[in-house]
Amino acid sequence: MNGFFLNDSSLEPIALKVAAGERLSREDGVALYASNDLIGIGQMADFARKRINGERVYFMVNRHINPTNICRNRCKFCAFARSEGEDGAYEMTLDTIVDAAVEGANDGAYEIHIVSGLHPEWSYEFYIEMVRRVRNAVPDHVIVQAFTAVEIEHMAIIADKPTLEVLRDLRDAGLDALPGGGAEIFSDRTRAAAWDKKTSSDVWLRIHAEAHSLDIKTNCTMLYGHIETAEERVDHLIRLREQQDATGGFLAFIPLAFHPANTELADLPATTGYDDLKTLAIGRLMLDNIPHIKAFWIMVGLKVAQLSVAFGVDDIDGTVIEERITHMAGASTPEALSKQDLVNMIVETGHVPVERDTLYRIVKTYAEETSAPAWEAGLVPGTRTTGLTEA
Ligand code: V47
Repeated sequence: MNGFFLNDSSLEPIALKVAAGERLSREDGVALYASNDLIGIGQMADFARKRINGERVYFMVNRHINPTNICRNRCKFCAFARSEGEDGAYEMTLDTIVDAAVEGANDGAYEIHIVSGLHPEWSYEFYIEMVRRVRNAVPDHVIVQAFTAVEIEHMAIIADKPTLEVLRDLRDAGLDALPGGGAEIFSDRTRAAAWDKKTSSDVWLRIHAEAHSLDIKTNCTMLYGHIETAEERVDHLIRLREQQDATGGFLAFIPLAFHPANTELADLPATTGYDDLKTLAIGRLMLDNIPHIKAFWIMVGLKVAQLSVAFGVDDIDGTVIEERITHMAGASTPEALSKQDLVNMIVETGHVPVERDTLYRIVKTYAEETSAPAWEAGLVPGTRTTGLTEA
């Protein structure tokens, strides 16, 4: 007896491990993907979520800025990238980027999230100056979360410097955290087929390890629903888990649902709500050392994001304001949500909405909670203590 109501009895051994707080194996991950007992998997993920995050569901007020879509890598899954001079190519000036950041901060953002294409002409100094100017233009409490590991590698190439030095320069200019993009699926097979020019898995993981060594916290992602297999998804999760065991700086895992429209993989179907929920739940179950599982509502849609709170998710991201990468690939979600929309979505699920900053420090709690979550008490490896206080 493990306390879960399972329709698929083959999941019993996994349920026993989950109930005991034991780590799941690769075989367990593959068995979870092979099972159609979504509700059973969801119950186990909900149990794991509660153990780590109590009653809280996080959201944030943030502002996304995508400074250019001009990119020297043309990955097959990407509808955002353009070549220089191509129809639809754009690049922002530093002034425009800073204005957007200031506008975000004035609207109450606690995070400026900057992700871009790999512009072949932008200099190393331009990137450093971007961070310095944004940092100086926004109040101290606003976190600058900028550049995927792919962009860090690009900067290292143009500056002819090691990536560790690039991260140090960016940190000195005011970079606080790295977003989790660019990981895709850590498989040589998928990489060769769909993003052959992009940062390799080893380099992506090494850059995150280097960031962690400099106390720059990062997120991690997995792009799913394209040409990968369930086994490749599980291997990806295990590599993230191993990295977290070694360096401990991942704050959140965000599965990114592939959007096929306007990409070279446009003949593939979009992900289903069933797969989205299962992938979020399996993420929670496998990644026992990463404190937060985020459903990026822009990608999974508002309804699945809300439901995911019963399937292991404790974070539904933020107000966002202007998102281009997923919308250019056919996302039908709004481009922004208000703070009240996010609070309402969470309240309806019976959880406690908590507005946070990038580092999961509390900005404001919107309901009474009966106990603090385990990660805040330092019981979950790889986590940090809070700095801000509840308003
Ligand atoms: O790196 C690109 C992915 C990422 C498509 O760290 C696509 O808090 C789906 O990483 N369909 C950018 N995905 C977004 C990202 C992110 C988003 C929200 C929060 C955080 C965080 C990070 O989106 C890219 C790539 O992996 N992507 N094209 C597509 N067609």
